[in-house]
Formats: sequence, structure tokens, C-alpha cells
Amino acid sequence: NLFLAEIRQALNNDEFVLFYQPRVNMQSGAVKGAEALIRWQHPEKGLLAPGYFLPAIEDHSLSVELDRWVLRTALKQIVKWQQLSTPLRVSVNIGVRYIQQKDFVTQIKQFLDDFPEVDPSSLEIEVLESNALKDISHVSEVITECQQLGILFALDDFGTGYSTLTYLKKLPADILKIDRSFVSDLLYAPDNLSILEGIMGLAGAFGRSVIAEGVETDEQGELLIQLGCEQGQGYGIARPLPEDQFLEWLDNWR
Ligand code: G
Ligand code: G
Ligand code: MN
Ligand code: NA
Repeated sequence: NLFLAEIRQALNNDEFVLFYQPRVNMQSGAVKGAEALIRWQHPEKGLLAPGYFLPAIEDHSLSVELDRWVLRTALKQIVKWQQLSTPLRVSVNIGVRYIQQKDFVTQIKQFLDDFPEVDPSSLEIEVLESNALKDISHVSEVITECQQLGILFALDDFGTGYSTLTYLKKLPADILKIDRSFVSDLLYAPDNLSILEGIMGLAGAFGRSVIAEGVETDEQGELLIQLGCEQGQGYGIARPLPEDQFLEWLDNWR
């Protein structure tokens, strides 16, 4: 497969970069962290979004190599940002293939050993609710073992999976990332409002925190705060930014 070879080559040539999208407390304005989002800085085609290359490798071991690159790069970034006055937690998206790999926890321990300066609670792992999560009880143990190391877990795109309530019940994630489809049209579609109220109720009952994705307007932010969801991420706060622009944004934020 030619495309696969090209992606592997890009990894060797160091053509991937991480952008960072801020996550804030919309009530206080406090910056809580950032989600690392991968991009491919292609020498001819320019900056390519993950939708262009991730689907091609999703069922391939190359996706694990890329996830490992993302983890290593995010850990380096955490070390740099530990110098800042506001400590930032960085969240990374880890594919279901890697998290279900037998030695995942061993590899995570190795990463933490390689970066002894990193406080493990500065690292968050986002897992997609996905029917590719085959052995839920195994993944649940993996999450628990990583949490014992101090790492936090989030369920990404929460509410969109085929068995959302089963994931909620069986996976001990610390955080639910409310999918942006429930946030958009919040002001005009009463059904989304009901879903959000439901999610907030469930999160409370199960002792999970919540963060809203895809917050694009102040009105959405205000309504989310009223519903009890203070943490948000989205274009209305900031787009995913390269490292230097992220620091500029941080300087100018409120
Ligand atoms: O970054 P957006 O800007 O385009 O991301 C699109 C999709 O790609 C999202 O679903 C996001 O979770 C996923 N994604 C972004 N970066 C990464 C990454 O580093 N690893 C994995 N596995 N998925 C990612
Ligand atoms: O699935 P995941 O949550 O990891 O996806 C993050 C994706 O959502 C990235 O593609 C990111 O660029 C995109 N994104 C982030 N904020 C917004 C937003 O406010 N609106 C829209 N439409 N997309 C967003
Ligand atoms: Mn995500
Ligand atoms: Na998401």
C-alpha cells in the first residue's frame, strides 16, 4: 500500500506536528489544559488534517507507532509547559488498537520512566466510544491501572457510541467529553438541551466530570454554564494552534 508507505516515511522524516486546542473553565476563564491534535506538514501538499491520513492506518500497526509518537511529543510539551505559571494538562487521543494491545500499560509506565520530570496527572488519555472496543472489561482494567499511575482518562465524543450507557457504566473514565453535535444548535433545538441535561445528570450520578466540545458561541457557553458544564473547548474559545501561537493566545486570553 503506497499511502501507508508514504505515511511511514513521513513519520521517519518528522513531518507530523501536534496542534493544541485550549480547554478552559468558561465561568472563571481559567485555562485548564489543551488537547493535542495531530497534523501532517506535507512538503508539497501543505498542512493536512487527520481525516486525510488516520482512516487509512486505523487497522494497521502504523497507527500504534503514530500514537506512540503523539505520546512522546505530548510528554516533551508537558515538560516545557511545566515552566509556565499555569500548569497545563495535555490530553492525547489514543486509538482503540493501541489501548487494547497487551503491553499498553507496560509501555505507558516506560513512557513515564522516560520523562521522570512529568507529573502523570498532567497527562490525559482520550478514548473514543467505539464498537472497536471489543473487550470492555479489559479496557476497564487498563484504565484503572493507568489511573493508579496518576494519569486521567476521558471518554471522547461522549454520547455518540452505539452503547454509550454501557461504556459509562463499565469504563471508569474521569471525564466525559460531550460530543459537539449536542452542543451545536443548543439554543434552537430543545432535544439537544434535554440530552445535555440528561448527560449532566448521569455525570453527577456516576461521579464523572464533563467538558463540552465544539463551543462556538458565547450563547452556547452561557447555556452550558447554566446547565452545570463549566469546562469547554471549541472554536469560540480558540482553534487548535501550533505551539508558538498557543503561547501567544495564552498571553492575550482575558
Ligand atoms: O484535529 P481535528 O482537527 O481535525 O481531528 C479530527 C479527528 O481526528 C478527531 O476525531 C480527533 O479525535 C482525531 N485525532 C486528532 N489527532 C489525533 C491523534 O493524535 N491521534 C488519534 N488517534 N486521533 C486524532
Ligand atoms: O473527536 P475529537 O474531539 O478529538 O475531535 C476534535 C476535532 O474537532 C478536531 O477536528 C477539531 O479541529 C474539531 N473542533 C474543535 N473545536 C471545534 C468547534 O468549535 N467546532 C467544530 N465544528 N469543530 C471543532
Ligand atoms: Mn478528542
Ligand atoms: Na471529540
